Amino acid sequence: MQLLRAVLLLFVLPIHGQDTTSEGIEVLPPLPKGACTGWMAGIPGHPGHNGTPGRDGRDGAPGEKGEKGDPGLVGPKGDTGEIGVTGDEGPRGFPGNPGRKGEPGEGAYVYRSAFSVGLETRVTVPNVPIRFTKIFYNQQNHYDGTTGKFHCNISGLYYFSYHITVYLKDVKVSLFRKDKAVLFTYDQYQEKNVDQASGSVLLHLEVGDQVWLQVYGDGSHNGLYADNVNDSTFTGFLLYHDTN
Ligand SMILES: *[C@@H]1O[C@H](CO)[C@@H](O)[C@H](O)[C@H]1NC(C)=O
Ligand SMILES: *[C@@H]1O[C@H](CO)[C@@H](O)[C@H](O)[C@H]1NC(C)=O
Ligand SMILES: [Ca+2]
Repeated sequence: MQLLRAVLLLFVLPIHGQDTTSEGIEVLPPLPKGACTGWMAGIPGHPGHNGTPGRDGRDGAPGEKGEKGDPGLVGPKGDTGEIGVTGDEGPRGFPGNPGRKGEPGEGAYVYRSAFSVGLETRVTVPNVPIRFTKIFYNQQNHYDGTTGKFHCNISGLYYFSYHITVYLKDVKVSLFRKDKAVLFTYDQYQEKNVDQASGSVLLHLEVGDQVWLQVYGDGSHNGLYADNVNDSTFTGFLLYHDTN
């Protein structure tokens, strides 16, 4: 109620035009109090003109710090970096699956060549191939029992050996290849003894080469001997065939 009364008073005061000192409002000289007594009040004057606006007030104190803004947009993709250093070798992997079975090779029989033969009787004829007619092995028939010669049918490296029983006479025996003696063995016979003479050799042969044993010299050293219980043998076989 007091606030309302104060507002009403504010309106009433300018209407009477008394005690107003604001700029722009005409100040009327105060009437003598005693002169108004008993007189009718006059018509209220018009309200004065509005005053000019006042100056701007001072700036207010800075406000509180605002809230943090939203994150900005994602920037463009950067450049590709340099290649890094090669890392350490990893651990050994598990063994792989077994490979497929290989194709069948060439028939091995093609490269088989072997013989082993022996004497059946004493040798009496010198300077001709010694005929070994006791056949232990001659599957491929590369040894010819009618001539006493081995015929090379597969080129390659061959092994030859002979073990001769010597009886009654010395032995001088040679291994021939292509009409030429390449190995010589000499054994002197001891009276009332049975001796042995032997030899072995590796020879490279071409297809068509022939190999045999033969008594060399004047023919008096032909003490090669054999009976049921004393053998003289001649053996040969292909060790490696030529691959080209
Ligand atoms: C030698 O080999 C050929 C084929 O290469 C064959 O025809 C011939 O019978 C062989 N000779 C012997 C004695 O095996
Ligand atoms: C052959 O050897 C046997 C012993 O095994 C011997 O009894 C025989 O007399 C030998 N032959 C010759 C001609 O010496
Ligand atoms: Ca001897």
